[in-house]
Amino acid sequence: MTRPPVTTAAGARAASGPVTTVIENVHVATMQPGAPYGAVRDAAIALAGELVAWVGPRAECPAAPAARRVDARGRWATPGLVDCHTHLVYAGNRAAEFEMRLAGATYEEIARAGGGIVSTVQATRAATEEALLAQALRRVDALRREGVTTLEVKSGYGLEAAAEAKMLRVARAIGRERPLTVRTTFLGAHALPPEYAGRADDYVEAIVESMLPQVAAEGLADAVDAFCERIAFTADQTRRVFEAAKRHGLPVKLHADQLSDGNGALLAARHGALSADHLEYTNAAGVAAMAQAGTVAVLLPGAFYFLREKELPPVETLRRHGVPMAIATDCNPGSSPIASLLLMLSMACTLFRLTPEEALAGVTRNAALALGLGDRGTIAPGLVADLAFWDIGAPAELAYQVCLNACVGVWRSGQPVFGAP
Ligand code: DI6
Ligand code: FE
Repeated sequence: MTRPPVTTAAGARAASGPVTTVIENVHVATMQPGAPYGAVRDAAIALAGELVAWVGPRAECPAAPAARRVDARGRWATPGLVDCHTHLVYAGNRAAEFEMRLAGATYEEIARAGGGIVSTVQATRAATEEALLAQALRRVDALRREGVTTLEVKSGYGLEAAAEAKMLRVARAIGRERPLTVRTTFLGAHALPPEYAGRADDYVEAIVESMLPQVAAEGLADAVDAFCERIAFTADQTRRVFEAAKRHGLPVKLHADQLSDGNGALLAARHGALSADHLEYTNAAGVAAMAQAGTVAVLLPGAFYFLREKELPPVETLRRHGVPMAIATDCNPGSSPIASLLLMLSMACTLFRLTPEEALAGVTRNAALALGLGDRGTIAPGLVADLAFWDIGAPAELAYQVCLNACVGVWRSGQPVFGAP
């Protein structure tokens, strides 16, 4: 039995008011650094309203005679899971492109021939907000059933002001329709829209001078992202987008070095990015710069798997430099049509050689960091009481078993959302 460390998490708030609920007969993977999984067996979690007030061995739980008591019947609790990189608002699908790739065409060839992202752009521009929301909610609900309580959603299939704003409004609507926290990211620099063919700099100008300012003025985005890649935007174009984001007070993140080494991680770190994502081709200098800047590495094994990539992200170098590693679905129609974060745990271990503990930290503590959310990601006093309950015997089972969703209940902000512990 291990006690959680007594450190206070960075985003902790002082719990105001008395303990309202005590969850007992529970094993807790707090995911606080220190002991493996920050685990406490035979634990109790005391909640004060929407916050965790106390977590530790049940025998030491402070008396709270007025509190509601919940028997978790020996289940495990983890922080609510965080999917920190998705493109799950889109219309249509790319199953035909999947068939082309299986017959030999590459993702880059399809993109250069006008397929790929641009084909999803056409479908997404044509879709109504209602239709986009209905399709997105199916993906969201699949993630929620696996314990996801915080979700990032990117734009990037509109590539013009109105359609980008439409996507971001739909992303915001998800957070009203369902009990989970949604963080939105403006990804206008995802691909070159057909009407700007051969004029990438002009499109970047439009992003910087009109699209991004509009999105910022309407409060539609919490962060700004770009796809820095030879089939997308150059380092210099990415820098212009980042500088504009900064002018509007928005943090940045980057699709970096996914298909080739474009020094993307270095660029992201130099701009103090929250995260650099993908990173298959990232070099050692990029990793060192990320460590210095505190930029989180978001690894996306679903895209690696689905595109049948061969180049592995530099996991050992990231480890050596102490760069926090997050894991996400990258849920999107072209490179990761996958709405399972638990499957990503398995793939992070089998394909990228993370440990099950690193993988779980990747969808909790480090995923929250990648979104700049200091108020969640571990179970600790003063943090939001987003909890997932699991019918497992040990936390490693979450990464070990596939298509056997062990999530039996979810609480959000101190309230049950579905199931029971
Ligand atoms: N990298 C990806 O893997 C996704 N976007 C990106 O920048 C793919 C998006 C798509 O193919 O629709
Ligand atoms: Fe992505």
